[in-house]
Amino acid sequence: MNSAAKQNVDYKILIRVIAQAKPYSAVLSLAAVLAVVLAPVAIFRPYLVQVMVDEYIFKFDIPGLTTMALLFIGALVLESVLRYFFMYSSNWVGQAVVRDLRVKIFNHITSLRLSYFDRTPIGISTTRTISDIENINQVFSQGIITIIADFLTVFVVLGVMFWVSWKLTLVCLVTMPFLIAATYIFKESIKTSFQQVRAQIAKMNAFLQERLTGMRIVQIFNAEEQEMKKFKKINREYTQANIDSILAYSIFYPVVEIISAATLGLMVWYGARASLGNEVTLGALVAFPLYLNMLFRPIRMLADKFNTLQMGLVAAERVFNLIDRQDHIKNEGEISPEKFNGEVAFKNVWFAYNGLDWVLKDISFEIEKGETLALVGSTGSGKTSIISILNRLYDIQKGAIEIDGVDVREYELSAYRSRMAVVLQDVFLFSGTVLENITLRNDHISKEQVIEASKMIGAHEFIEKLPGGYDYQVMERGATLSMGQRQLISFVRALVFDPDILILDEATSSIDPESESVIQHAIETLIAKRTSIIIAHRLSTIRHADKILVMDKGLVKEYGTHEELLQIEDGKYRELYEMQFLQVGVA
Ligand code: TTP
Ligand code: MG
Repeated sequence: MNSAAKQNVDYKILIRVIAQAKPYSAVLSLAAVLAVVLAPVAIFRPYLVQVMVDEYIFKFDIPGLTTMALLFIGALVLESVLRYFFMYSSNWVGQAVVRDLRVKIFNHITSLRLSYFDRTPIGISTTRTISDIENINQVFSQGIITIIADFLTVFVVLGVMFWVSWKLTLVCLVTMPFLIAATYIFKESIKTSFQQVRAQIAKMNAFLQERLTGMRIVQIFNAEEQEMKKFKKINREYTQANIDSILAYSIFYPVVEIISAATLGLMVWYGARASLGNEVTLGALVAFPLYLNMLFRPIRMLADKFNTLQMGLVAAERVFNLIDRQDHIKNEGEISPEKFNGEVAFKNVWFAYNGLDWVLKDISFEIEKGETLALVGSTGSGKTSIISILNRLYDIQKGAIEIDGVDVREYELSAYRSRMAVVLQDVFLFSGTVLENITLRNDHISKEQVIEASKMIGAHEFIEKLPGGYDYQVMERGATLSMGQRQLISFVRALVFDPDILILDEATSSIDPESESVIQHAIETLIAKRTSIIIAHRLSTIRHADKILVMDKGLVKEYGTHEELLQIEDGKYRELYEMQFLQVGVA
């Protein structure tokens, strides 16, 4: 059956979760040993009570009774100490495993290929690294070991009870089927409501995260009220899910109370008669309710613990699924050049993001060392895609991309990328200083180099004027800097890395003429003496390029020099040129 199959899978995951604790096997074994020791130690106290009643109280042995009382206290202290170490060690293992897993996941996520992030909401990746992993902790702290400890307790208690009086024990067990049935029903019903709760939390997280990121849009378009309505709806559903789970608890606990009271009643009724008939000692009669309590408590908690375990395993399954994803860009190349000469060639390249819809179709072009290629084309024609595959953010499906006559797949990935700099359309700055944003914490780049590069780009002046200069704290994503300033910082970033091949996705947004000349100068500095590919929007950039590639719907429409392309009758480039030229002429 379905649930049986599910159990099977869970079992495998359980083993894998436990395997994560391998480096901490000593502590884990300690916890397991403590669990085993705790069961008999716990049962020792009720047993002492029984002995006290039978052997001392009714025989008026007062000194003996004092010894027994001290023994009782000793047992209590021993149990408390053992319990302390047990809880501490099992929780400690859980936390240690979780800490290791977090690092593993972070490492894994940062090396996943970009197509994974195209398909997966950011919220999912954060949930995996933070809250799902936290649930795995529970597998250790509340799951397996405690469940084993509880089972052991139940068996030991039952054993002692049978040993003391099997008849009385059997009487007590009459109600057991009811308890087991109630526990089972409870377990199933809180399982569904817990899943509901978790699903609703995820929904609320995702909603909040998106709204916070897009707060500007929410406020600009006066959408607060609509968003509020949506939030209220999610909030209501979340509350309902919580209430459902509380309902299950509020039914289950009284039911268990009734069953245990009934058991106690049965036991007293039968036990008193048996005691009168001298079948059971009075001590046993006094101790039995204590045994019963020790029997009921773990059984009552088992349902809860099984669910916690189950939830931890579900979380573990998700985390393992992510860890198992082999969605990396293949890094099988072995060539690690010190430097690229700078010849780039695309040979009949075909590419699709999803493997189905061709975004680039049969693209071919060549750039010589030191040359500049301008990519031109309408929006969505595939310009950004060309540079993404050149930077190996995605793998191509057909054809070949070669640098210095060698297929890019034969280069070692990080060596390959380190010789290439990409300046993207929308500049992303991290929170940190301007300096850190330029060097990306690469220790090999000195502040002097950064300042020199800034001067060459023409960014030094404005950075100097920021409070703190190069140590100015950039707020999240550089919100406190203007678009042009961010652009300049990204240019400096590219220049200090001194790449052999420079790729630039020119910002589409138009800027004032003064900044325009600053940016123009910066771009010229950047592309001087190195192979460059520029996705160009401004005529001034395009005209300076050695070659121009006009893209249209994923195809190479025209390819050649400025002069050559202008010769083409009804050519797209010519049309584009005349349009822009007219605009410039009018302005
Ligand atoms: P792009 O290569 O991004 O087009 P572009 O850079 O020429 O456009 P713009 O001038 O606006 O910057 O996209 C080409 C096609 O690929 C487009 O139809 C959208 C699709 N695409 C994806 O499917 N997934 C992606 O991650 C990207 C970036 C694009
Ligand atoms: Mg683009």
